[in-house]
Amino acid sequence: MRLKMLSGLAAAGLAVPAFAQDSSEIIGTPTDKAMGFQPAATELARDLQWLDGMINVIIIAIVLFVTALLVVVMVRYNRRANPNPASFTHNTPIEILWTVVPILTLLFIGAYSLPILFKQQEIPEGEINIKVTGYQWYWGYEYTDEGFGFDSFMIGAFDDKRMSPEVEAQLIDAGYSREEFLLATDTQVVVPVNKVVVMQVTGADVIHSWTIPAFGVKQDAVPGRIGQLWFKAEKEGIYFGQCSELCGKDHAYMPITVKVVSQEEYDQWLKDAKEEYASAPVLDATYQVASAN
Ligand SMILES: [Cu+2]
Repeated sequence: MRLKMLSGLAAAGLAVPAFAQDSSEIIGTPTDKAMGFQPAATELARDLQWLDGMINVIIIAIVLFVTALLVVVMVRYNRRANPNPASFTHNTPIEILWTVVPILTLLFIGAYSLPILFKQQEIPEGEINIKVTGYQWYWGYEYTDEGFGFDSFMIGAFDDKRMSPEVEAQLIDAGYSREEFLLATDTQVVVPVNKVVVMQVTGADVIHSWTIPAFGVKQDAVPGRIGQLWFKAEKEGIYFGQCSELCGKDHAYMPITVKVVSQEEYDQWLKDAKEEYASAPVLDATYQVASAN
């Protein structure tokens, strides 16, 4: 662990320009005062956002209906308006109705939500396979088909985690601006556009959680277990995520950066990365969990 930490330190100081994010558009990022989702960059995210909108309509309709019923009861059946209340206790048609209507509503929601859930959870054959390990407090990535890996630290992680002229300079060096502080990382997960990427997610110490909101994916990183997620990003650009399971004091400082590039750019990056990370002490036997297993 100490070794990896050091290699990360070195990467933070030295390797940033080599893998700088040049002119990629930043797409998957929080926006000031925005209320909705980040733009969907995968089919999964589009499905999720559509489902959210559809269920929202149902929820709002139910809230309005129940509120209206309450108001009617309060106005028409209060003690002054209705001094002698009725005393019957059963109404069979209405009991059938308020049993059947919720069942139909839930079946309707299930008919749409379950296929979307299965699409997320049935992991296809990956064209790119990456294993990601959550550490306190950074992420390690292994390109399991390619035999190399690297760690990914927040830019500024070694500078008090506070914005300073040095941190701003590092951000700018890496092709970001101070807006991306707390999101930008020194190394990025680089993947080609329109390819099925399967990520195996695990944790080394405590539970973390890996997510890219714009991809519609999130998976707990549990020590001793391998979780999986998949995505096929449809647009080139930079996408940010953050550790999403409270994992200790620096939980807020282990962001995730995914860079989606063209196949040619990816091939070039792969070539460079293999040289750059050839000596990285990542793939020791105890950790190697091949995608084929
Ligand atoms: Cu965390």
